[in-house]
Amino acid sequence: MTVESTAARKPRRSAGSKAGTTGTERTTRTTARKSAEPELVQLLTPEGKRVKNAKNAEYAKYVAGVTPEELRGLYRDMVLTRRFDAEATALQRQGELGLWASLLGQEAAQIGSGRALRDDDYVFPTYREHGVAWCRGVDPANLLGMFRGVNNGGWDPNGNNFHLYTIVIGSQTLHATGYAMGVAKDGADSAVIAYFGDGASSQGDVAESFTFSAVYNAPVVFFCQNNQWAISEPTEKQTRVPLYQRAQGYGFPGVRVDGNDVLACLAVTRWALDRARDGEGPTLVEAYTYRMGAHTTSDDPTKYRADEEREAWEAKDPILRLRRHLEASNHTDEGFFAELEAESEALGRRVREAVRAMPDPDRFAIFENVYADGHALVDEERAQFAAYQASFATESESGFVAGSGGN
Ligand SMILES: Cc1ncc(C[n+]2csc(CCOP(=O)(O)OP(=O)(O)O)c2C)c(N)n1
Ligand SMILES: [Mg+2]
Repeated sequence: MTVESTAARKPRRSAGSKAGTTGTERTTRTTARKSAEPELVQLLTPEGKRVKNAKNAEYAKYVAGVTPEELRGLYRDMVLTRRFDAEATALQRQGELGLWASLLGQEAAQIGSGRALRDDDYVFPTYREHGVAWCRGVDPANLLGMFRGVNNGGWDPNGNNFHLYTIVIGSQTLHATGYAMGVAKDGADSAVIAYFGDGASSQGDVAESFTFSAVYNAPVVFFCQNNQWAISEPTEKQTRVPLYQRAQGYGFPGVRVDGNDVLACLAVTRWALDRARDGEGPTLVEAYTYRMGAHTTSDDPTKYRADEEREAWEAKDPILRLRRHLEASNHTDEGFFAELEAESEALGRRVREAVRAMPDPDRFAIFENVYADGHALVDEERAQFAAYQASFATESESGFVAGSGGN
């Protein structure tokens, strides 16, 4: 394009802006939109009060029978998950893990949805679903092994019906859809749930899985944790409409739930799973939440978002709101919290010791299981790596000790 033709073009208006708006006005409008309270299903306010209204009634009935013991269980799950997550962040900072993707702030979305599942349901997670992994009974130490780089996944997916973590954004929604189509063909009444993020919603894979699951009426729940950010991209750069509304265009229901309200997440996910089991096909659940920490330990969010935003979300903390509810309902005493504190510390210690004791894998193991029958390119890469390793052996003769392969 020439300079002349660029100059001749009429200036483009950005989406949603009016002719004549200045850049400053646009920024203000965007901020206003972000801070407006969205319409969502909420059963517990940030102050821990039960919300009872006609709008929520359809979902509230799914937790009508929840007992004090179950509420304490949800609280325990969230506290232990947060403790384990903090330990993992610390271990990365100590050089014991290569990377960690914290779930801080998303405990309610994950524990609420995770506890809605039956054992025979199947989960397809991203890389941040440590709370769901906890609900499925995956040993937290195994999760850390993957982030330490000493295993190629860490667990047998069929052992807990919890698929391996998936880093390729959005691809697991297709895996989940295919799996759900298989479940339907088998005539089973189990359901499938696919976790993904607000950023992933822009991926073609997610659009394709919506199309396929709808036309094949697959028993799958799409559980989108809208944590407001895809690394440094805010959600408003991913979509013009609230994400849950996208489902309508594919012909299935979408609902936005308060992702910091564990009770609402439990209720809405139970509802969506029931639809899947009853042959009503897919549902999109958008859990409206917030990533309190960095994207991963390699990220510095102070570079792209304001402290005030995080502070506003701190007031909606998922653990604090359930604690307030438990205390106000006299469902707990000091002993409960003290015991949980001790259990949290024991969990932190256990995973710390387990990680430090993990043996380094055989250096050549990474070349195994790439192809069932081997491949010339893999053979070539293995030979190159062997030569590289041998170069260290020579140096060790002059006093240099080859790296152990650990972090
Ligand atoms: C196909 C693909 N593209 C890009 C990336 C790099 N990437 C890793 S995480 C991420 C952002 C994902 O954001 P979101 O879906 O909102 O999930 P969140 O990390 O917030 O949980 C991107 C772009 C990737 N892993 N895979
Ligand atoms: Mg996100």
